[in-house]
Amino acid sequence: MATDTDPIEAVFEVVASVAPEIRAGLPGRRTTLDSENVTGDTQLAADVWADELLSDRLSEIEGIGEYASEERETVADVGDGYAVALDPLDGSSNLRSNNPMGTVVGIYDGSLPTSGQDLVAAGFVLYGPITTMVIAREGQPEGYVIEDGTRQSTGPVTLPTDPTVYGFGGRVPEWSDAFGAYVSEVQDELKLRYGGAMIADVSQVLTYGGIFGYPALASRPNGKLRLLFESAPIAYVVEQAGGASTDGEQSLLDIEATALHQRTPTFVGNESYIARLEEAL
Ligand code: AHM
Ligand code: MG
Repeated sequence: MATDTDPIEAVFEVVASVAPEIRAGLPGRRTTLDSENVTGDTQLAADVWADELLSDRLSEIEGIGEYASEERETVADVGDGYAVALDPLDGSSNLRSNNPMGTVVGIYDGSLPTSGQDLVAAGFVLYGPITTMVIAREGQPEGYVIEDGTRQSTGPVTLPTDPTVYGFGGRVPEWSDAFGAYVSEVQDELKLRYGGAMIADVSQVLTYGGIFGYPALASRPNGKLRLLFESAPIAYVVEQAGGASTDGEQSLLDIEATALHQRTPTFVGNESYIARLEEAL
């Protein structure tokens, strides 16, 4: 796409314009493929298709240098400029039960893998009963409703100061004792909301306040979520909305990535809950 707008804006424009196509293409793509992605997840036809669609459109943008996604092993060199890292269909296992899913986008000023400090913008699309989008770039994030491929602003997104919801992934016996003790306190204070798609659960936290996380598990010491495609972009959005993030010790934005597909324990939400968690762990 030849563009006279800036590349960052162009990326969000493309993601918004492709969202209705992605939604429309889902019904026929609920089948599992025989392949696994590079981090060992079963791929659906929808995962591969959404990745190809987004990669084709985003690679055409002038000022984009790298395209990387959860669904492909290596970084594609597509020109000069920013690196775009995507989870094309976050929570795609929800397609079978027809629960929400999302698309996560991080735009890095630097070559991948790199730290979240290089993020210059991040955002997500949520395919719920309606299609919404949140974009964070230099300051407070903004929310949108997507209709016919165009974005209508719904105003600034600020984390409520009176937290209401929590959701944590993994099986309880696989949690550390310290994390389990923290959750026993949290569950007396907040309502459980966990839907198996990070974007949908984070959208609840952004709307009602609280904490979302996927912790270290006995069988997965680094948790499930991938730093560059999921954790750092979502941390960027939540931190800019007035919240905080952690891997248990430090902001998710401060982790130096050494591998493209590395995973990290991931927590985002109100600062008070993140601070208590860091103390507990
Ligand atoms: P995916 O990107 O392959 O869909 O996996 C990531 C998803 C997150 O959206 C969600 O928070 C997590 O996996 C749910 O995992 P679980 O099924 O273990 O609860
Ligand atoms: Mg995914």
